[in-house]
Amino acid sequence: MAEALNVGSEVRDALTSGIPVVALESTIFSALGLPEPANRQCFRRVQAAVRASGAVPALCGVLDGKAIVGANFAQAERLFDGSVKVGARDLGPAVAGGLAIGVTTVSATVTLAAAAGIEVFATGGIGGVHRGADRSGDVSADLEAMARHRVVVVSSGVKAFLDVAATFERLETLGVAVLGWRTDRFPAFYVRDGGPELSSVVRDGHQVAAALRASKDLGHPGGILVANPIPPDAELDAAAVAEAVSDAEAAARLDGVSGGDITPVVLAALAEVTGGAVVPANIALAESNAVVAAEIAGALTQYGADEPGAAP
Ligand code: PSU
Ligand code: MN
Repeated sequence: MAEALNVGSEVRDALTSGIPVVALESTIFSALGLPEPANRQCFRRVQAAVRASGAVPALCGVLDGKAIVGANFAQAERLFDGSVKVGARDLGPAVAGGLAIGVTTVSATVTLAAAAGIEVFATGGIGGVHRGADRSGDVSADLEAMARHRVVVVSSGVKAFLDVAATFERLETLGVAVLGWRTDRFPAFYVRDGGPELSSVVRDGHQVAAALRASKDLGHPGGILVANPIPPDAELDAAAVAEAVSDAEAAARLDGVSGGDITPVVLAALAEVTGGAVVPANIALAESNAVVAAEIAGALTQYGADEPGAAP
């Protein structure tokens, strides 16, 4: 892995000296995730939030055939212009084939975070079970990746146009714990409420850190999804979101898109049909998730460097 993986110096130093680190994916900060220039704006807000909370951001992606964890300024700028989406299964071929610029999804970023020894990752919304997946089989690789790697993923639920209930069921099947951040409802991305009821509620970073450590002590391989609702002042109207999603999906279908291209196309259509209203909401939730992730990463460092059974 050493040759394929390039960990930035600031992140490497932070990891060795016990400073909290938060991994970030690059897909949401590219034009595949948010329209220009909101994508760069979103990154600036997210990374500032991580730093203000005392943690080091580790932006992940693929550049010139290397998997990057902790992109520097120039590397980050290149990633934001990327248009090749890299999931977990694409990492090996992208590195071996010398891919110039690849933006990593949640599945690839969780994989890279685990490889680099980073335990916390902040994003907007994870992928999941698409509506009509019983026919199309379209289930995001994000779910499997979270089952395979013991990483805490902080998100505001799943993307608005997925089958939320089916995604929630799949997370249970896969053994991914779902903890509500000060909520007992699985959040619905642009809307705080509306998802299935959660059996576990956490109030601070220490509770999440304790759960991750206990999970490790018991030999459970899977990760933890921390579900953090969008901030109240940024929340959108549920009915308006539902309507916009069906309009966006109709538009996306007309273009005959399928597979991994669906997500970026629907996201772009969603931004268009709402006159851009989803964009500030998306930025606000990503920023809030960054703050929560930094708090969890901070709590984890107080448990000692990943020692089984170590007390805070
Ligand atoms: N949710 C968003 N914006 C995004 C994504 C999710 O609101 O850009 C991206 C993430 O990178 C996620 C990916 O991992 O979409 C999932 O894509 P797919 O459904 O093709 O697995
Ligand atoms: Mn998909």
